[in-house]
Amino acid sequence: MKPAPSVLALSGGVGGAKLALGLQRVLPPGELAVLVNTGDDFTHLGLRICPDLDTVLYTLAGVVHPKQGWGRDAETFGFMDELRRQGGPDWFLLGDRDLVLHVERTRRLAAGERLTQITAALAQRFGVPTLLLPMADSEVASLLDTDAGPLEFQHYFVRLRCEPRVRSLAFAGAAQARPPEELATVLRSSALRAIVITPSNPFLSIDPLLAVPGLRAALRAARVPVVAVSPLIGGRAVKGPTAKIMGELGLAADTASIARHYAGLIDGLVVDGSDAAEAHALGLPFAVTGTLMRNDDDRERVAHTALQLADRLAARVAADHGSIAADAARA
Ligand code: FO1
Repeated sequence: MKPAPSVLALSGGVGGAKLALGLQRVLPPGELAVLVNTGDDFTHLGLRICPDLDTVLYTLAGVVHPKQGWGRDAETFGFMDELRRQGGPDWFLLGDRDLVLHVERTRRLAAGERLTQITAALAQRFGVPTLLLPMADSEVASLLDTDAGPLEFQHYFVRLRCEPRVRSLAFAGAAQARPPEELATVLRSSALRAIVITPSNPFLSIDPLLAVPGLRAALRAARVPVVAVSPLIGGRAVKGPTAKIMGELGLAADTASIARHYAGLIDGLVVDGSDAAEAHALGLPFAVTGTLMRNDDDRERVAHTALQLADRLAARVAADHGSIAADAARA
């Protein structure tokens, strides 16, 4: 029998996938589940493309492009070259091997399969021992209101290289979305020990997940510690527009803003050594380690730190839930 996951990670693309790999490496096979953002998904050239799911899948399978952090290693671009020759839209790079996933996913969706089932089948083909779950089976689209007008996520992120100023974000379809039933099974399991929010962009990658009705409450109801790894290192994002967007939304790009953003959801925060002094003032349990993940040793170290912080908080979280339940019973 497959073991039940003991850890649930919440992830977007590149940064989140690195910690997911660290967690997969330090946990026994089958003990990790990753709930992945699908707000970045879009239909392009008639194909359903799920960049964050694919980034996590390729990373956990050990076939991700090592420099980019997304797409396949040892990739060829015959399709792209020909598309360009034919005058097709070439701003979104689709490698030949990567293309197969989009074609296959689109075919199976059209045949009526759920995205959760398709993702599990692909993960199995790649030999990935981790349970990969999309945040919902129905479509959700992250939309950005910017000074260049309203933009779908990939148009903002790839076509316009995150250059427009962001005024606000919305997640179309989120109100109608439901987390997959497979997630409820993970959250209800007595094997669950921790929920880890990876250092993905809180606004672009984690907020779409939390916008799915019932998800935030379901995470808390699991009665296990929820710990986040800060995406900032000394006020800067490792990759991507986290700090830029925080500035545009009127927030200071610092650890306090991250803690405030996740207030009510997290029990503890992992911060980089350069942010340790600031973390003391948060009034939130925290752990310190180097959070830049350049290699597998780094990924494992950050994974261990997050799990140790969660274990340290387990008794307190269980007691808090007990007293909330007692208060509710008395009321
Ligand atoms: N990112 C880019 O910067 N340029 C691309 O052309 C591009 C293509 C692409 C194709 C498939 C895929 O799974 C990911 C791809 N990405 C590309 C990455 C993607 O836009 C981002 O990683 C995420 O959506 C942000 O988390």
